[in-house]
Amino acid sequence: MKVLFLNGPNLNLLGTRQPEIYGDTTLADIEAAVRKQAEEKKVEIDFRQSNMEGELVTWIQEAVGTADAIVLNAGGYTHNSVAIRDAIASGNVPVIEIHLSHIHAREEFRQHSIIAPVCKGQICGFGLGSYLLGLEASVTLK
Ligand code: CA2
Repeated sequence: MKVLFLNGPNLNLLGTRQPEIYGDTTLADIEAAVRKQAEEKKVEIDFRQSNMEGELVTWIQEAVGTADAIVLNAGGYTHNSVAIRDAIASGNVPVIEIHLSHIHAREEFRQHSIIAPVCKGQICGFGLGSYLLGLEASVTLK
């Protein structure tokens, strides 16, 4: 089984700014924890980050036939990207939406996810745990 982890804009800054919201864990720390758990589950993972909407769209398109599931933290694009939503909807790869923070307990504009209706489900509010739960959910989908 292969799971593609995709991270959207600004997630490369994790651990360096706004620790009161996002904690002091870096994206590299998250990747290491996900890799460790994936190894135990014998799941192959690919872990990527991009600040560019089009690159995320391309990766979602390319996942068709190459990945069994996508765990997606679309960052700020969660709330406004019709292009990412269309890419998810046009493929047949199940997408699990994840967020570090509890988006429903934050500013009003973050409480709406434009991608949620085309995803299998949403996990939010558990920090690094959201990524591990995303992996768990992917395995459960199989
Ligand atoms: O909680 C999440 O995982 C988010 O997807 C994070 C996005 C935010 O726009 C979403 O509403 C919720 C922001 C990621 C930016 O991360 C930063 C980390 C450190 C410093 C600045 C930004």
